[in-house]
Amino acid sequence: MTKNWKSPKQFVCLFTQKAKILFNEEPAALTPKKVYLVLANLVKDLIYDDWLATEQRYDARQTKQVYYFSIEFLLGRLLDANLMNCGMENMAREGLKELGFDLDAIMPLEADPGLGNGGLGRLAACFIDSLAALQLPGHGCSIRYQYGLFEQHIVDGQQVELPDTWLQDGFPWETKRSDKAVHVRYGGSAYMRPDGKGGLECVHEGYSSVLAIPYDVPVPGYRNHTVNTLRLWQAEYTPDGLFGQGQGGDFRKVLQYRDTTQQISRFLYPDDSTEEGRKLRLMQEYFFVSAGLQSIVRHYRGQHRDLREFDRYVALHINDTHPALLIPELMRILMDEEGMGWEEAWRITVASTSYTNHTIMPEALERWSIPLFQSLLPRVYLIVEELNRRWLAAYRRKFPGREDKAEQVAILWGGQVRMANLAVVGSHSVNGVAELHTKILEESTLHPFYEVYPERFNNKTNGVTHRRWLLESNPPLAALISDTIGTDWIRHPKKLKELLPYRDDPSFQEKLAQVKQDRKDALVRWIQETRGVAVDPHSLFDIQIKRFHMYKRQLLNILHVYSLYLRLLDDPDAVPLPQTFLFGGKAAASYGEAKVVIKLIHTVARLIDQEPRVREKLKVLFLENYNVSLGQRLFPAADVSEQISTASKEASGTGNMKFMMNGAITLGTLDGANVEIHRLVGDENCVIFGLRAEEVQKYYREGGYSSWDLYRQDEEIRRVLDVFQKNPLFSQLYEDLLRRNDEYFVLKDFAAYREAHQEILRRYQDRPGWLRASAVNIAQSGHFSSDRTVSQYARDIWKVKPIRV
Ligand code: 9GP
Repeated sequence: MTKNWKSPKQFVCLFTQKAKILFNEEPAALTPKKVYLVLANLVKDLIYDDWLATEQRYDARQTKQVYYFSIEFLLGRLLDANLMNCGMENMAREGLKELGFDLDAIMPLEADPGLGNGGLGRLAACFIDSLAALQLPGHGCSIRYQYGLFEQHIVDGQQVELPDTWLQDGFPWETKRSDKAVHVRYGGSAYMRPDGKGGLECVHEGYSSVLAIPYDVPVPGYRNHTVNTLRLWQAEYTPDGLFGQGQGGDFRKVLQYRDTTQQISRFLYPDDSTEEGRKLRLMQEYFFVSAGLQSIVRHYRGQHRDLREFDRYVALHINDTHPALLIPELMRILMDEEGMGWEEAWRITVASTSYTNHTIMPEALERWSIPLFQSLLPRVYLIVEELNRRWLAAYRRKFPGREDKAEQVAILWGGQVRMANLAVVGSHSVNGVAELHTKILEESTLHPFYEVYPERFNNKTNGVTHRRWLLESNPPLAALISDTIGTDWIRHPKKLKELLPYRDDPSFQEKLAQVKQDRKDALVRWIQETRGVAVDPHSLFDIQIKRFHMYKRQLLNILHVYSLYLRLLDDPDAVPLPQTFLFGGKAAASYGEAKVVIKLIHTVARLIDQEPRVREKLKVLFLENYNVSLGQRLFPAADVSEQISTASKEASGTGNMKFMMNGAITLGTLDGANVEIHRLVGDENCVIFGLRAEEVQKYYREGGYSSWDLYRQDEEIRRVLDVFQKNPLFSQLYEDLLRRNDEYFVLKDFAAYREAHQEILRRYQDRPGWLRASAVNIAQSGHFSSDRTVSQYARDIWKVKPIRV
């Protein structure tokens, strides 16, 4: 196997061999899809030697390693990223050209693995990229879903969900490791009995077991020979799963068992509105946690290390509450399989585990019904029960007579297992993902825990990998930056600050303007080709792309656009320049209101398109099936970044950072990481509006405000809300805003938002001022590279150090 492609000629030779091996065809006969597969396999070959060497190096150095457990890894396409990391993109481009192929036409043929929903999963993907780039020994652990998050289609303005068949043509980056399979147990019964040595031991019997098979995906660092691993587990049916437990013979039971097993790694986020769906989710969570931990402990044991020193060599990270079962599962392994006592196992578990909270939205702080939990995971339940008993006893000793508080911190309460409480009690570190979010966790959401363990709480503001979101997504901007300040920023993104002295330089500004126009033109061409819609490339591009959620307030955005429409009907000069409002994002399949907002966006878009007096100035476009690769087209083309969540609700946001990195100006509330963006760039380089977090929280405490009063006072709001009268589909939104008193302060912030838009238009017309602001945003965005974030996790939480390979 060759280490590197030395020349395009050698590339052609290797490509030809590979095409023979894989398809028994000459390159000229390959379909474009096959060209992609041959190329991806060649790149994987390039990575393989380093992958093995990295693993050997970590073992030889007995280095501490991090395992990042996350139910989502929203990877995006890998060919471009892997070519870039290996430094082989130009060679591949030239080699393919000699063979008559165009790399840029091949890359979009790769399926975009949608193994995630939004920010949480994409953050995990950015983190493993940064871990490898920083030569930190850290790996991902998750599920190999057969279907990713659904594919969004829009039919008659409404979202329709279709299965995402990303594995249809195979996933060339993975390697199946059947030799590393483990068994995960479900059901049966568990009880304690005397062990004959004066203690107790656990018996778990009558369970069924599922075979967990790992598929490893290499994660190469940026031109540094480090290759870490993302391990994705797949559930497989095995006949001994039941027969081994003496339950064979009952054919119906066997069939049922087979079906359930195969469901485990079938879908990301099964619908949890039914008991069946909830059971499946809990099975998934235990599945990857148990499989991952078993393989980590096995590897650890294989290194002949003493398990009492586990936390010296292993750091386990829980990304949101989904992997929180890691805590009782590690206890189970240490006690039942390794014979440790409770105290020692507990010390090791807490010392190895850390937890990140990603939201304060109550629906995401998971709770499981005890009967479901107990029947599915009887042994793990016994551990959680004992843990809860010990924890509450200690808590009551500290706060005697404060049952109100004990209720808040209990792991088991009201017939439920509370996963966030489990995660906090069992971790030595609990972090939020932006300063404001961490403050809210400490002062409110997790305050009773903060009182007991203030030293556990810390902030780690999110970041995004500038390699994917700038270098790969926006090559002309990356080239301009390198021409201006050299290439050091690629390895040290903080050095983007060196652009600051150029912010008023007319020649730099001119080039920056050209880059933005180039990216806007490219997006416009792509929209025309793929959607058949014409967009004015010289209009202002105002973009809101993220999951649909009422707190993210896409509703505020579209109601404001509708108000512009009404104004333009009255006065064609009411808006000084043409604007294009782009939306993208998926609503959870069962989230009715969010889906109605998508319908509303389409309705307003149609109204505008049908109105000659308006359509010269306004365009609304919803780009269906927003995913990582679509994001890579949109962030570089944006003039304005819409970050308008109700203050206090968005934990951090990461799209805000990607826009900033690509020179867009933030129009936002002081929420999540917007607060830190605002602090870095200042008022003159972003536009902030609306209620502050404290004001929102005060309203919540005091029962809100009267949206009816606002409706009566503000004529524009009244006219805008009339849109709901035109279509009974929208009655739910009307109810939310007026009868249910506007939980997310859409109407309350409307006037401030309107003014913020006017301010944006004023600034946009001052070209040098706008370009200066754009330059400042790019220059300050180095702070939001995930390299910074991951270095902080490594230093403060995981205590891992870089290892040169
Ligand atoms: O909603 C948060 C988002 O604000 C944050 O940027 C992201 C990564 O930390 O996590 C999101 N949370 C979830 O996706 C679910 O908790």
